[in-house]
Amino acid sequence: MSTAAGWRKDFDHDGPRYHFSLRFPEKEGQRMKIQPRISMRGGKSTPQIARGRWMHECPDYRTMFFALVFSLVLCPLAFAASRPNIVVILVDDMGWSDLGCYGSEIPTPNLDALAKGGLRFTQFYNTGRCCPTRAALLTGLYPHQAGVGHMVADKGAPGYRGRLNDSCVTIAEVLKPAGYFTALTGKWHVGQNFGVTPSGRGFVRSLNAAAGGFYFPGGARAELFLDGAKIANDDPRLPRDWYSTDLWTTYGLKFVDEALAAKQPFYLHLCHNAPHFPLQAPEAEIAKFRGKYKAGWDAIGDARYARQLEMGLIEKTWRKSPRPPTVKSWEDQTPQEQDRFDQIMAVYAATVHRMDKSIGDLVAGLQQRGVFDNTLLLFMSDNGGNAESGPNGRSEGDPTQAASNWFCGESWAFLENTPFRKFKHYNHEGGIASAFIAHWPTGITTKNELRHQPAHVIDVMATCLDIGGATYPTEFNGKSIAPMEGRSLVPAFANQPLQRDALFWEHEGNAAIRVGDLKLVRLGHTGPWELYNLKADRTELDNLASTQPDQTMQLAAQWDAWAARAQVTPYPDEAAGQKQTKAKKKSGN
Ligand SMILES: [Ca+2]
Repeated sequence: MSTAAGWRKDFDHDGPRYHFSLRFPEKEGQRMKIQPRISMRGGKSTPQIARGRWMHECPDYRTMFFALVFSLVLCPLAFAASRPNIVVILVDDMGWSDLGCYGSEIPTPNLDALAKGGLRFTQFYNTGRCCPTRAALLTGLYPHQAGVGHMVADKGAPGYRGRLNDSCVTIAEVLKPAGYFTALTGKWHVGQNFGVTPSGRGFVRSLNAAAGGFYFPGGARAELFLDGAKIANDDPRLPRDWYSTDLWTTYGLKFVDEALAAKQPFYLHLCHNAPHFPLQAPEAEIAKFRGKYKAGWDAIGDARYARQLEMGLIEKTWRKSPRPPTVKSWEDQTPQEQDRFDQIMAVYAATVHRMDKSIGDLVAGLQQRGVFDNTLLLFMSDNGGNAESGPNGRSEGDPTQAASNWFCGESWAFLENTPFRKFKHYNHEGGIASAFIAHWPTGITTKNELRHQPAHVIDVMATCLDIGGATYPTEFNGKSIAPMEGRSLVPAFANQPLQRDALFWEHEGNAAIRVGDLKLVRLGHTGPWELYNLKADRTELDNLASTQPDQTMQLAAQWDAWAARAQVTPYPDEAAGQKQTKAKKKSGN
């Protein structure tokens, strides 16, 4: 037996504990096991020797032991005193290829700089839709387990109640008791219509929109809530003539100042409305892009695909998914149609570019406050590019004004999701693949690297617990809490594999399971299962279901078991049917 020493972290009801154990070789009957213990509570540390035992007098080892203990004790003490701040940035309806560092022609210098100073994940997933992704990101559970399998209407079935339920906790609810200052700005969309607010779910401070979908004051959906209470668009506490993308950053930094004044590490959950419809941007931003999209979706998509290959984001064997039959070739558009489409994409690009500028403002603000280096910043999108409004998109009114209604539409969404198939709502890669940037100079020392580990928004909770030294509870407010589904991404930061059996998806009957490189996916409740080997074919063009029927059946059975376990089933209609049957039996009809 050789000498071994190491730290182990576990949790009790009061928070994390650190254990150090040191074992020496058994020699001539000499054996020693020492377990000094570090207890960390709310950022404060108290070292103590929990248990130490000399089996025999052993002076040679004693010097070595104290030297080791003191050096190792200092390590977690330093960690405890400087727990990282965490900023999660979620954008809305942005396609996988829309950032410069993921192949786009849209200039996103600030996010590109974060990628250069940190990591880009190439196989990060959301759930394919706004509300479910937000629920999964906040709770570390699959969305149906948190009650948000669809949107914010109560459809009756347990997985579809339209708001966060009592069987989940939010990241804020677990980081707050661990000593974090918790704040949220931007889109919430997990049940404010039922009274489920950020303030009610662990956020000490919040300026939020119930459901997003606006950029300028006076928009139809421009409702703002400060710490849960509705405030007017022209409330004196807000900047004049705000643009929502900037507002979330301005208030985010204001909350950061409050955290610093309170001498607490902070968790900031910042959810942009951008680039969700109705697309709106200041005139000067749109002007930067007008005329730049006249090359059309085919040529620009090819250029994105070539850059993705060059960056190593995709493999040569992954053919670019073909233009959907509903989308015309660019050459088949009249010059007038091309001009209108150019303007639509200019507005979309402007919203993305301005969102990037706002992230630059946030980074500069954190740097000015001296907290940027020890802040873990995670960036992601809630679903893929959005084909709603069909191939023609929508261009109603003046996109520099609140009363307008512009959608990028399917034709440009096809470009946004390059090189993948399908869109928001779907569980094919175009619906669920997201850019993911992790930046943390103090904690992630490798720069400008890619990570190919499959990861998911459910992993953010586990990651925050891991680096924030917080505990995931089994009970909260007297209610039993579902076990966390995600995995900490900290091993992946160090390019180690993430241990898990499978990832699962369901939304509106669209469904998928990924095990290793195999993915089973279907369109709608009745769609036949399609099987793909993502290592060879991540663009899902070679369906293996008919040639590998056993594998298909096995994965389908695994998905069925998950669906029953994770409240995907019963579906709302089934639940309503069961209720009616019970009622009929009760009334004897
Ligand atoms: Ca969305």
